[in-house]
Amino acid sequence: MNDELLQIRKKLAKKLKKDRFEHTIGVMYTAASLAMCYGEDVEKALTAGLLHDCAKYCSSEEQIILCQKHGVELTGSELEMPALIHAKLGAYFACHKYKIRDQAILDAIRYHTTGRPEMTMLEKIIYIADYIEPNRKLIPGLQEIRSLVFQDIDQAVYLSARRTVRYLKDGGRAVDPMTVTTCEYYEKQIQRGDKS
Ligand code: DGI
Ligand code: FE
Ligand code: FE
Repeated sequence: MNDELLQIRKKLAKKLKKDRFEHTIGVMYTAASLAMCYGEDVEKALTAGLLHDCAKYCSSEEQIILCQKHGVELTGSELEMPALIHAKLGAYFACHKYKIRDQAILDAIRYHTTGRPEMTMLEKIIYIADYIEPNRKLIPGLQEIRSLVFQDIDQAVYLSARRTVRYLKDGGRAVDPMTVTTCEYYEKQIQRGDKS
């Protein structure tokens, strides 16, 4: 790992709770493995993985205040579901506190929670690495996604998005429109793949 990443890692070790930091390191190395598999830039994957949850040390209230302070615009849905905000604020922190200026990395952080249609390979890698990293609790279907992702990342993105939507609905929680759009987009993508 280069010096810049080591410095960021040290800062995050102090800021994040132990479990969150362990998760972060899991995402970082899982993202690196996926980058190797799919010919993506390994260093970008490490950087985005390391920083994806960097805003999580703040409470929801603090996150909202910081977004207002720094002009990070929030949608009505994000204000209703503050668990989503750390992705946008994380991209802002990555840029302004950790001096990451590569837009591709910032977008991978920005979209790691909801995904979005037409994700770049780096965005898909971070989205999925967050879901499958080794410290994640073994929920039904996770093993399948963990092995599938090294064969077909779009299908793995679809299955993860579908599980997220189901899990939220089963828990009676609101689902962000972007989460739904991501799920629908990747469902169509894999249907298209099946026909060709
Ligand atoms: O930050 P992590 O815990 O590693 O994982 P994450 O960024 O994927 O998700 C953070 C939380 O946000 C998690 O509890 C699930 C929740 N979440 C994801 N998509 C949605 C959502 N919550 C709501 N209400 N709606 C969503 O669409
Ligand atoms: Fe997150
Ligand atoms: Fe995460």
